[in-house]
Amino acid sequence: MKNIIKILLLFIIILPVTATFAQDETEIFYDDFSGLSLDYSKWLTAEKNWGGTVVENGKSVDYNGGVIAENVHLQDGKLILTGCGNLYEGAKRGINRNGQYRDDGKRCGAAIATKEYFASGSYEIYAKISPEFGCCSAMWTFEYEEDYTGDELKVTNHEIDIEFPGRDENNEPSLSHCLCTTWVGEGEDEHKTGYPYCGDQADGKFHTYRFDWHTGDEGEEPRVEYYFDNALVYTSYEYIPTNAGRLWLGLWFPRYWAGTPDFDKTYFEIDYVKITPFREKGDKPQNESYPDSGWRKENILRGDVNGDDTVDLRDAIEAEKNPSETYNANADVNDDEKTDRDDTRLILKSLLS
Ligand SMILES: [Ca+2]
Ligand SMILES: [Ca+2]
Ligand SMILES: [Ca+2]
Repeated sequence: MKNIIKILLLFIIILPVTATFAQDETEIFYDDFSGLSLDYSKWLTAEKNWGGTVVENGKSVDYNGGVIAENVHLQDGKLILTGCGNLYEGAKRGINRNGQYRDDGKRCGAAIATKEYFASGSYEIYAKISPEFGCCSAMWTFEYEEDYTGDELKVTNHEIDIEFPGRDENNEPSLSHCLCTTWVGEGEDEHKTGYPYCGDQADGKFHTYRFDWHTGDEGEEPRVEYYFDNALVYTSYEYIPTNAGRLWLGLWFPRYWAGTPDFDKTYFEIDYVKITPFREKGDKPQNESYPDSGWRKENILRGDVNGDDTVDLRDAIEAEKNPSETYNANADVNDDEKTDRDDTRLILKSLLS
């Protein structure tokens, strides 16, 4: 009898602690990218173009091919963002700023963003950046507003960036340096970039990239602390965003500052993403002007070889029976631009797990 009372007492002591813990757990955003396709309840896939224009044959054209959903796939528990460089001759087509598809897939990358908005918090990404120059492996929060009520357009751009390559002491692109930028607007005096040295990040290994975003609270000065492999590399105290934003992960092609992308394909791989909100007093809600534009409408379902909106054994059989060199994003589970036994294997592996 005494033992039962002891056990009951123990429950009474433990229970409130467990309950609190469980509540906190539900606030944490986590994705380890298992399965064949992105979890579209959590993520949006970007289809848009940014990065400026160049003059080609006397005409102003978009420098890069934007970001497209075909360059997003999952494999072996990783999110893989593909970047097609200057030497790419495959079947994919990039996208222009006006939404039209281009004649080729050169300088075309990939980006996804959380559906949900988050403010202060710890943002942790376990990833392997692209080892190439000419493209940018990026992790960033983003919130964008346009206000036309005054005489001039006022742009609010609350953003925190981790971008590779950074710049070394000679102002050259470097994959041992990072660009750590905080933004509150688009003007010259509305953002600040740090260029910390962080060791060779193109060593072919996964690294932990984390920033702790403090919007301000009692005893918490507004700041963003950047930690790579758990070591503090940089702290920003200026232009600290307050508005909740979406977390983006992307591989894209900057016009001048990242080098020249003289390669066929390269990859930015992400093993998991974890966001732990701090819920500080400085947090403000998002008020985005265009929250619904620039996203892929019909999501790609990797492994749906026969196109019936589900992935099952029939898809594996179809891939096995009808290998094809013709590009079909749904059938091309491993994103090598053909359908064959490798895709069959991945579908079967996914069905078995
Ligand atoms: Ca994973
Ligand atoms: Ca199917
Ligand atoms: Ca394939």
